[in-house]
Amino acid sequence: MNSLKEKIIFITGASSGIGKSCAYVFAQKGANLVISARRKNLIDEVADDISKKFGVKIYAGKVDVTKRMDVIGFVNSLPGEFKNIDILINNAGLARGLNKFYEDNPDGWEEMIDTNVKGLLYVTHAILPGMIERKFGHIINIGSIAGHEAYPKGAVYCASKHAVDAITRSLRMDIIDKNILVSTIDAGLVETNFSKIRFNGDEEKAKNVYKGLTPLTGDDIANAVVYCATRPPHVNIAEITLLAARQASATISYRADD
Ligand code: 8X3
Repeated sequence: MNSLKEKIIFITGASSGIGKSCAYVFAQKGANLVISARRKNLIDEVADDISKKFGVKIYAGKVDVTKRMDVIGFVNSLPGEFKNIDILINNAGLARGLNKFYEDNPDGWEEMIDTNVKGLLYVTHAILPGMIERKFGHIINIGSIAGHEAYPKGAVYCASKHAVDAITRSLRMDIIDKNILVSTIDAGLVETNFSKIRFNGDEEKAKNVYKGLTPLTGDDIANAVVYCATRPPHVNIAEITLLAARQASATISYRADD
């Protein structure tokens, strides 16, 4: 099995949700971390807490993945002991709105495409040359069930996650001779602040998404990411799809009051 001890893991969007869970679970396994998010105070808090609890090496930075020059600047300025990234977890992503396409706000489209697609591309493109040089690496993308299915009112979010799926598969072909693995972890209903962000802070609407069933947690996803990252060297997990136990698809769930 590949051990995580002394490995350097770079996690984007690590100040909350699945990214934060990944940071804790990987640190618990002895990995050293580079974590980034847009909010400096939050990412610093996560870093301090992890460093106290697990004593691993951790470097935190403010990075907006939608800004290509920010991403490049951050990666180029990593201190020497954090430069050789072994595993990249492309987690930063969001949904904005759940509306019929013709009633939807294009500002949200820009945000989703810039973060979920272009952000993932910028970060991957900045990290890959080092992995290629060292002939070692693993890129793990946090996709979604929305990368496999399109659902009503989700045209642009679903398109962005279909793009993540296509990028994952195409990239795997491009680097097949480089000893670098590419995987995607695609989840359904995970209760984080995802829905609160999607509904612009509307707590009631956000809660309703998970009503009548037990959703997945950030830790459930982080554990799948760890599984993926710790297989024997001859194994590549191309894709893991996780659904809540009462979820059959993006649109079909069995709820307590059904
Ligand atoms: C999140 C899952 O079903 O809301 O990516 O699109 S879903």
